[in-house]
Amino acid sequence: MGPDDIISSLRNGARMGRVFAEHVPLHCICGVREEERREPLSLFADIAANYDMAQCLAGDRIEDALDYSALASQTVTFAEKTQFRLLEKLADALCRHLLISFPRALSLQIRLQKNTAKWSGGGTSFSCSLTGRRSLAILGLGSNLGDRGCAIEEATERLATVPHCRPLRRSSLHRTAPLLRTDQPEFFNEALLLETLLSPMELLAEMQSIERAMGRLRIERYGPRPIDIDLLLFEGFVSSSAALTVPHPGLRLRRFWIEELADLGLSIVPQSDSVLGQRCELVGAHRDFAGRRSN
Ligand code: A4P
Ligand code: MG
Repeated sequence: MGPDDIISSLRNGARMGRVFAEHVPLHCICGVREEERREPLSLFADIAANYDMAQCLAGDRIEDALDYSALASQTVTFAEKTQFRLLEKLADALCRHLLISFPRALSLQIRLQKNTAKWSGGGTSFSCSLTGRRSLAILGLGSNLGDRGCAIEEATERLATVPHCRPLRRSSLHRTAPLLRTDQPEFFNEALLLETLLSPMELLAEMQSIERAMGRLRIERYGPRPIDIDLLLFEGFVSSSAALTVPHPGLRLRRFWIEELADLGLSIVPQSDSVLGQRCELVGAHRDFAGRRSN
């Protein structure tokens, strides 16, 4: 089972389908030429939205579906308030806006077409296409300095306020013996499942900024810390760079992560015997976020 199979197993039972809103007429300022910036331009948008149709197929109600006419009208009202130079920027802003407004949409593909006949004289049109998606990510939180339980709570609360991040589910809290550097206090560890519109690098930057805000000093690698936030898995993403290695190299090696992922409904196979023999004590019950995933 590959890393993406692990995380996509959370979407088990989904009946993925796609709805389209095509040839949606837009009027907005968009362009770099002087004449394009004087008055609104005529554009057309084609939007394809992927979503899980299981719920609407079980019944036959618009409330359970992704409403394509609402998709079109939101696109029109959002676009007319914008003033971008690049078509790409307009497509990106639209994509983020629609993913926020339509929580059912797992990914969106937007194509914008600009009609320049007015000043080019010919029938040339220009277009740009862009895809945006909502991804699942699993974060590993750890603390072994100060009030460890409070630190895990605070980090979770701060993550919930990061724009374009929505925590969905928390694992139990585990007390774990220190690994890698054993001459340090016992850890509290917890895993968090979240949904995000951010890229993996953008998410890592947010995680590190929370660590800094909570007093994390990087004095020695693997040393004691008030808070540590690791990116364990990110949907559709694999990387082995030093700046970001995903899946986290310790994922299949640390027993507490395997257990925390099991709390989140994910099963992974340990890679070696090194997970055995670690002390791993459960100090909390499985906790879900209230108000999660309304779609
Ligand atoms: N980096 C690369 N990949 C990632 C990733 N997937 N998530 C880079 C987060 N960061 C990643 O991280 C060092 C560098 O790794 C960063 O610049 C980042 O760009 P760091 O947080 O500054 O240092 P660290 O935490 O000391 O190192 P690392 O490699 O994250 O170690 P771990 O895995 O966090 O180990 N024992 C118990 N029981 N529980 C623990 O949670 N944690 C550690 C630290 C040691 N022993 C432990 C625990
Ligand atoms: Mg770390």
